Amino acid sequence: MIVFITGASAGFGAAMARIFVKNGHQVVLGARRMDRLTALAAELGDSALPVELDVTSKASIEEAMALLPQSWRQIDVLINNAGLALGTEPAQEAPLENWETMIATNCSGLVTMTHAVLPAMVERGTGLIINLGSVAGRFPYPGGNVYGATKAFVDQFTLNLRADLVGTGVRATNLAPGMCGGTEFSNVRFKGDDEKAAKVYEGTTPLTAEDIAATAYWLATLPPHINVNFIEMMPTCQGFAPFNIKRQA
Ligand code: NDP
Ligand code: 8X3
Repeated sequence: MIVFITGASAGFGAAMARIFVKNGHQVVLGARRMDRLTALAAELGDSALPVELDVTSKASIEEAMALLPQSWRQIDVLINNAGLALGTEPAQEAPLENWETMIATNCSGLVTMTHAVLPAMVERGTGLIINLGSVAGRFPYPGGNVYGATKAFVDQFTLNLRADLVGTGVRATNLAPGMCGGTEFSNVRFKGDDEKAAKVYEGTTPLTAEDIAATAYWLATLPPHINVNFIEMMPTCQGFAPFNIKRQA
């Protein structure tokens, strides 16, 4: 299989690249930080192709696709993994730029990548798109405002893809994890405040990037007649909060 992974320079994406290559597949590594991708490609050998990619830029996506060597063009699996959360301020205090960046990356980027890859999959009658959603797309939490909304978009977009793709042989899955440690997610969310980022996982056994990568690999190796629409994962230590009711004094 040829697997195109966006956001392969860190976290889930890098772990996914490792498991697919370990099992004999080829991976296109897409992200903005080429130094990271080059280092990962050096580790993985000829089965990995680093490609500079900013999913918020249509031109960057077009260029990345155009530069793919002929033998790397038949993409069997697209993993729309590039994404981020920025901040946990309440909506009324959140910087608009944070919201714009999350929408540009998690929604527009994912949609533009899909638009670039999907027609060829349909033409060949085979393919799989794995979109990285989140528990935040289903469960609201304070400060999750636009991040959660972008992941709800991922959920509904994936289901609507399924509606259009029935009968084409192309599959689509929303892989929606809960709290996962050992990635840069919280360091990015808190803009480099690593101490604050580490506190998120204190006293927990969170999911790991390898757990998510193993799930993506399982999805990609299921028999072609099975489509998992939605798969949600949480660490055992994570659960649900009760409704928050503000009572009068
Ligand atoms: P990381 O921050 O570790 O990795 C994010 C990756 O996305 C990096 O490789 C980064 O690469 C890439 N990326 C960010 N912006 C862009 C862009 N504009 N263009 C291309 N690549 C980009 O996060 P995780 O691995 O933890 O998260 C991966 C996905 O999983 C995200 O969509 C996230 O929302 C989702 N998720 C994460 C959870 C968690 O708890 N960690 C739980 C549920 C979902 P670079 O900066 O080099 O471009
Ligand atoms: C990441 C999970 O709970 O931090 O998507 O929003 S959470």
